[in-house]
Amino acid sequence: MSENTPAPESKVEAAKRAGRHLRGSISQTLRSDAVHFGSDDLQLLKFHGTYQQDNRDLRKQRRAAGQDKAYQFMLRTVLPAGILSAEQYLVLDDLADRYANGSLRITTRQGFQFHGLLKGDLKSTIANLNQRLLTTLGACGDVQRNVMACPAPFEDQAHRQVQRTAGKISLALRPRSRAYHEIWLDGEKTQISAQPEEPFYGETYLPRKLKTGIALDFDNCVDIFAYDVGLVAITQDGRVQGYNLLVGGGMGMTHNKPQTMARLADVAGFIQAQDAVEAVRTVAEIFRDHGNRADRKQARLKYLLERWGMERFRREFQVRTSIPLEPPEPMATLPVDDHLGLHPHGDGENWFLGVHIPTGRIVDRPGRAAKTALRTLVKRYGAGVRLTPQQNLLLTHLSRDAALEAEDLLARSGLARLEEVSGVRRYAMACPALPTCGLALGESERLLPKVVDEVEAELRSLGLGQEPVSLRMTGCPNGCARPYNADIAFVARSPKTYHVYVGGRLAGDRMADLYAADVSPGEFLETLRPLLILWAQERQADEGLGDFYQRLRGVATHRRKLTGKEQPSVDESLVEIAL
Ligand code: SRM
Ligand code: SF4
Repeated sequence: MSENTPAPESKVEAAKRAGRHLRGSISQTLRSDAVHFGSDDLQLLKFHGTYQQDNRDLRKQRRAAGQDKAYQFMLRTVLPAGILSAEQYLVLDDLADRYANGSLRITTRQGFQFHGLLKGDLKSTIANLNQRLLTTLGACGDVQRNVMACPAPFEDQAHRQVQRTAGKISLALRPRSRAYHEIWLDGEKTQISAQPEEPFYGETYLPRKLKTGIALDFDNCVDIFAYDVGLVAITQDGRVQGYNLLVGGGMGMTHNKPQTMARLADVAGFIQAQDAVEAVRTVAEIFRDHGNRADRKQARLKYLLERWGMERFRREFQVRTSIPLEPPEPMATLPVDDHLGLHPHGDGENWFLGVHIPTGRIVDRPGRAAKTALRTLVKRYGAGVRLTPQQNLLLTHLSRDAALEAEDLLARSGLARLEEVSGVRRYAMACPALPTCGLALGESERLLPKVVDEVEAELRSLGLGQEPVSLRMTGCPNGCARPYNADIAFVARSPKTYHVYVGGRLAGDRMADLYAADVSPGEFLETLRPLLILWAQERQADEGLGDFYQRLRGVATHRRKLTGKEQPSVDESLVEIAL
């Protein structure tokens, strides 16, 4: 192929093009006896919010018995800013028991996921959700994904505005195809219209997913640097003055493919508050028209940014819109509030309770009926429910007494009171990985509790039990629990080995370094122990783990520069400092 010949489009592009705006043969397969879908439909199904999976724990056994895989489905909701009503929560809770595996999974992007649905139950589940005005359309696929924003129900202009803006962006970039209604919501067939079905997305939608979040300059609970598009609300006296627009973040990478990478978003400029939706739409448009459609591993917006550089991106932005992109407002390190514990809304009446949900999994376990307790409370008090970007849940619109009672019942059901949750447990996150995720190389959600127990015990013995430490784990390098900007992260390389990263921080504005390669879970603590001990001994004031590590590294590098030696490995740095 000559240099000027465009590379052929990827198979997924072809599937989208042939899919007639997300229809494919989904309806036919739904009506048939088949227990799973064919390959092109699998791509289209994602846009409807569902993934075909199989129970990977059963693969070997079924293969040995000559059986097909145990096919099942994951279904994800769109919940801008993670906000839902009591009625909506109760329907999700009910559907989890009725059709899924009895659990509800809070995602790292403030959505809910069901796991273990059977093909024959997909339609009823989606229809039930839609009856409560919940949608799954656009939860996955090459479109704008769930738009994140601080979910805290504080009664001030800034919080209300970022939450409203998340809703508006979500609506503006929602797929318009009538296929969703035709396939899942019988009786809602819309008349043939002369309007194009997807005036914005066209036949092939975006080259890849697009993720947007909105932070506040006083609270980056959404982890804003990790996304394709970020808006940081610049506030004064609790009011939004406008937004710094960030572009080009993303966590996904592939082991041994150096041309793939995790990347933090860069600040493009400042926009006026009323231009937020138009700005995100413009970025989406640039991505739609210039993203790589030949190689999906190079398709995310961050790779376009790498190719173009920010100056060209800004020029293109200004060609497409009259919104002024002004120089960015200065931003100090953004604080992070996870909103756990008891807080007043600020309206003189209501309170909310932030509840720590380990790995975001709401489920009843023997002697710890957390799911039942949450349902009981939502029913009893009509509490609103909000999901945080750390996979936790806020029960809102409670009286103070009700909130205290709720805390009590939840503690008895295995959801610990905040004061009993250590600093490392509080901020720990894991992706689902095995047995549901088809891309998992190793365990994550099922391994995290043991690892947290170990690290927590070590930190307690060092007198650091309450220090906030972001510890994240993923079952592959795709980065679904945002590992690469955490204080500590474990990323699976194989069923038995993980890369260990250190040196990010809760603020999410710094990448972690690869600290140790191919470590088995049994050696995680041993690998980290020297650093943790040194942190306890040498930290300055309330210096966080990631900050301490970076200072250590900086000092060692500086010393090496003075002596003319190569940059040391992390282990050597530790030894040098310790000496
Ligand atoms: Fe993710 C793919 C789960 C947030 C990067 N992600 C998947 C799939 C659908 C696996 C698949 O493609 O077959 C996982 C389903 C597992 C399961 O059994 O449920 C999956 N991702 C999740 C969730 C549920 C993890 C969680 O612990 O909550 C999160 C759902 C969020 C939501 O409500 O929309 C989730 N995924 C993320 C994030 C974090 C974020 O966005 O805040 C990332 C990193 C940020 C980013 O996108 O760069 C992320 N997921 C990926 C990637 C890598 C994309 C890339 O650019 O290379 C994949 C693989 C892919 O798309 O090809 C992926
Ligand atoms: Fe699956 Fe990998 Fe995402 Fe974990 S990080 S859910 S293993 S794709």
